[in-house]
Amino acid sequence: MKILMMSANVSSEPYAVYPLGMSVIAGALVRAGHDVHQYDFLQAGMSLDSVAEVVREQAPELIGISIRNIDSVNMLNEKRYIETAAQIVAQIRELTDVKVVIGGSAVSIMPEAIMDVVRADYAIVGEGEALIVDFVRNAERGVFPAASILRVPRMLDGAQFAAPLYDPILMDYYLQQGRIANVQTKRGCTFKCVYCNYPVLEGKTIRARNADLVVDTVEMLLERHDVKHIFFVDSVFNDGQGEFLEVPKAMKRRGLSVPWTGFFKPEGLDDASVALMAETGLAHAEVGADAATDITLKRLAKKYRYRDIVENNALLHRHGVHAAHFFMFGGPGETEETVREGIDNIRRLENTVSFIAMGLRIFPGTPLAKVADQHGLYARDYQSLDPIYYVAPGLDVDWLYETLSEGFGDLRHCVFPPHALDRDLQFLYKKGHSGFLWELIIPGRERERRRGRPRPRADLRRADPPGS
Ligand code: B12
Repeated sequence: MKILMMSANVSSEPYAVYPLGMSVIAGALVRAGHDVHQYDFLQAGMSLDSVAEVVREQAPELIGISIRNIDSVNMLNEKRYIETAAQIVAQIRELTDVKVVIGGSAVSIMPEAIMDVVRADYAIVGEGEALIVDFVRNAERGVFPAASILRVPRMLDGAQFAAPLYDPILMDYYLQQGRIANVQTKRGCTFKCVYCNYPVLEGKTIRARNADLVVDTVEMLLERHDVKHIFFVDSVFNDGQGEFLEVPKAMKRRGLSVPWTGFFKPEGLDDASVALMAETGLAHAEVGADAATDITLKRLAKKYRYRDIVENNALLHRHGVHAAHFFMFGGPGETEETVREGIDNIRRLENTVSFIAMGLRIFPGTPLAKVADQHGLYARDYQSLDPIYYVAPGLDVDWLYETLSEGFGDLRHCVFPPHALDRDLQFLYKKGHSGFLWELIIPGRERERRRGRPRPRADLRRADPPGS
């Protein structure tokens, strides 16, 4: 069947990311013998005319649309993305009546609400590669499901994950912003952090791709595309089962070292594991520390405590791995006292950059949705496209904003609001800098740079606070 796959993502924050989900689906369909063209709305200049053009040119028999983001998940810089997907579908409807199937993380989180707005024929909820192949096989025989929202019946195992079919033209476009390519090594999350929807999205058990196949993908990206950095996009790279070491071990066996990063939790690492990862190129770690006091960490259902965050940071630094920490204020158990303690703690964290957000986006199916309901906080449906942010009862939102602004305003490496650097980063990418540029504001990096390897020089300023 002739299939047009489209990515509807228009976000460039903190930078534009290659549409990996679309390419995984495209890979599965091509391997099943279909003729697939990949189109990306952002790369095509976000023009509805270009949507019309590609639909006319390709004359597809089926259209799949990947919808990644619902919104920006940042109460201080709200951006909504579903309307764009709705416009794309409306444009398609003017030209053809072939079936339109949507999927992607946004769709998996809020299928009903998104279907109401986007008005596709079908939505696939969850990892879509196996289900879409079945869907197309039936569609070829003119058989279509009765229900419009289709849920993946069971999680795939690692061997069933489709390898992405990276499109060279799209890859060229995304590499212009940082020369970063994305690769998934495993799916699933065994943690129970109250606010997080990763277990809802990817299931609660770790399912890993064969490490050698992952490394094949990395090598292919390095050989065929001018990729300089790899982002392993797993929910939490250092899963609790030690599965994460398989990929660096396979890289080491093959003598491969390439700068890479991933999302880390600040526990479960030791000198041996960090040394192995650093040897294979772990150069940056994005650490989801999440809260900055023992009280608030416990209320987020974290197993680690603030001391572990400090020790983990020192461990990464010892091995030359640059770390960025991500914190959220306003979650369950947050009080004026924990806010002040958290600010002091973060200010004292050395050799790192901290990104600080406030308010926790309430996603359906998460424990936080239950907590908010128990407190009778928001008489609202969390399946709504209007984002709802949890701020602990008793904490004044304006006070929190002012206190965080004052608490971090004098420190360049403590970034509040969290998007304050985005414009500068995008500017530097446009100028040809690559990699994870938050490293430029790690205290002491300037000295290191003057002593050692040449690095891009940049004057990273703070962006204006919202409303100013
Ligand atoms: C890694 C990651 C990042 C990295 C990306 C690094 C990189 N270079 O790629 C960084 C840190 C940059 C990032 C940033 C952001 N992210 Co992010 N990120 C993720 C994460 C952990 C993995 C994404 C990924 O690549 N997965 C692997 C691919 C293969 O999976 P997939 O796209 O879901 O595709 C599968 C299915 O969805 C489905 N599918 C996909 N498309 C289609 C299409 C069809 C037709 C079908 C049938 C099926 C289908 O099948 C695929 C294969 O199984 C997810 C959470 C998660 N666990 O999914 C959040 C997530 C995608 N991010 C999210 C958000 C909001 C953001 C930001 C807006 C946040 C911000 N303010 O900075 C930005 C936007 C970035 C951008 N430009 O778009 C949200 C999106 C949903 C929402 N809540 O709106 C998620 C789900 C997290 C969450 N808390 O909800 N992110």
